[in-house]
Amino acid sequence: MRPACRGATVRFMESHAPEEDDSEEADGLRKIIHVDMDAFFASVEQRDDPSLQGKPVAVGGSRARGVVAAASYEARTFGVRSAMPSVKALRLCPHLIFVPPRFEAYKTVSRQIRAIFADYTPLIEPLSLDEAYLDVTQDLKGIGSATHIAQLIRARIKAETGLTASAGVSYNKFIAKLASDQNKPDGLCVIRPGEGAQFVAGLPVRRFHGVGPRGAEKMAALGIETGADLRARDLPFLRQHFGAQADYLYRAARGIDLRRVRPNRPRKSIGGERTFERDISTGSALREALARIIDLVWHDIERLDAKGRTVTLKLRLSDFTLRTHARSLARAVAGREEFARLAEELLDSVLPLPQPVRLMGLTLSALEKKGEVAPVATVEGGGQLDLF
Ligand code: TTP
Ligand code: MG
Ligand code: MG
Repeated sequence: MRPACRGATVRFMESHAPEEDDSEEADGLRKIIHVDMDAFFASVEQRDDPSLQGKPVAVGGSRARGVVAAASYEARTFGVRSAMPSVKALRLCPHLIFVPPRFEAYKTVSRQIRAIFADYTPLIEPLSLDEAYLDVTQDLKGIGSATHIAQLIRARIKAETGLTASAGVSYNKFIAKLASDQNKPDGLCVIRPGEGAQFVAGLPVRRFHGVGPRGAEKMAALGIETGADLRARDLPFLRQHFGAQADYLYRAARGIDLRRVRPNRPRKSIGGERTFERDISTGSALREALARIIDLVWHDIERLDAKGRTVTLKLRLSDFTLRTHARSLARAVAGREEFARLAEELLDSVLPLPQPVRLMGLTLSALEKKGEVAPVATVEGGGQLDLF
């Protein structure tokens, strides 16, 4: 990034940042790279099974309540997208090939790319298995240019994993993440200080990190479609409609983001859940389902070598009401047996239920140890995928 742009942008920041949080950057100017793998799960499947290459592939379950986790770029030309019900995806692309997920393979790649990042900076904040923010304001190799580092990282990812990644390079996390999406797949986009506000103005707000599909809908109802529309609203208006998110949005619309890259974000919980093919109501069927979820979650607890004190059972009933029941110990849960017993006791304590159960989830929280990274998806009934 060109230091010549720095002064101008600092003045810009000072005149517009409404209040400064001590825990954030003083001026929000860093050298940030956001790296994100292209069509991640689907690309791994295509790499490992050459018969899938060049074909429309969806990772996920094809059954009634299945959801597409990842769509290959070939599938995307038909309109197939992540989080789309599989039934709809098949309607759009009748010859779509469904592949069940192989999380171990994705985790292996995730470890490989993080090892590459670690050669350039210790300041790595993974957002999911396939993406991370890197602060390279001071890189370990003394390269100096964030753009050059991003190119080196993309080339090494290609050489060492056989997969492509896209990168965004900018002066803060918000813009870097938007930029990594800009020239996908296998793309690089650099937004320099001073260019951020204009870049953001032209983008649809649904692409902003933190504005989910529901947030975008809410904004659309208020006449806010683009960054420019958002920028036209004042802070009191944003506070009225978006509460705690208002300050972040106000700054984002101006290309400002004061958040630091936070390495080793501590994991708060480990959990998993299942949506059943058909709602279930009998105690025995629920206990059986719980046993499978205990297996699933305990597997992750062991993998992450985590210890925690609180077990939470979550049930979504057929009318979509949500019930959560938790039990906390004074010390960490001792092992698999105790974890299973606490979960079973929680279930027994709520039986009989007024309605059949649509979804069941189990979580261990109040963790002692720092884990790796929040998983991007959980396994549903029959190996399908659900979103957090
Ligand atoms: P993304 O990086 O959001 O998507 P992607 O890598 O498939 O495609 P892109 O080229 O646009 O980055 O997510 C990474 C992986 O996370 C994705 O391959 C599958 C998983 N995932 C889900 O399981 N559910 C979801 O809703 C999304 C968005 C992703
Ligand atoms: Mg990706
Ligand atoms: Mg991603």
